[in-house]
Amino acid sequence: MKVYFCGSIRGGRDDVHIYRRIVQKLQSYGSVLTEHVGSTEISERGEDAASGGDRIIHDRDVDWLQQSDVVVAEVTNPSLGVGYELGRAVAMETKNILCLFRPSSGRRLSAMIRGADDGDQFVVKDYREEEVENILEEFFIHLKRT
Ligand code: 6IA
Repeated sequence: MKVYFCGSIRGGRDDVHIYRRIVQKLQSYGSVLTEHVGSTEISERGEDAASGGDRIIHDRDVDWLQQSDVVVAEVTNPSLGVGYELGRAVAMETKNILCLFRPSSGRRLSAMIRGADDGDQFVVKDYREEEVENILEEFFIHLKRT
């Protein structure tokens, strides 16, 4: 199984420790194409001189998104890139999408994400940090059954 994980980069890296935890858990279900999103070495600037710039990042990510079976996004910290990836994933129609949001942040999730929940292919789950592994476990058990 190929898993695409989305988390904020230039939108801010405050939650990187949670992204890392999610990526670690996701790796027990399949290959995580975007494991760098959980890397503490990537800063908010999200730059890499050797990589050839933003177009290459964009095109490679869209390609990975196309290849993936499942898309998991941590959406607590708002990120334009994550919102874009989710929109593209919905348009691809074949993806199972899980969005994870922590109400304890005091933020209110965008209506365009919360309102996209159809209880089937696009699911938004509120969670507390300590339960993140269990939430993922539940999601993947359900996936195997369907
Ligand atoms: O707008 P944001 O930067 O917060 O968007 C974050 C989302 O877009 C993540 O879920 C990533 O999949 C994708 N993304 C944004 N910037 C990069 C990036 N920058 N590399 C890979 N994916 C990205 C370069 C960092 C480094 C690996 C060279």
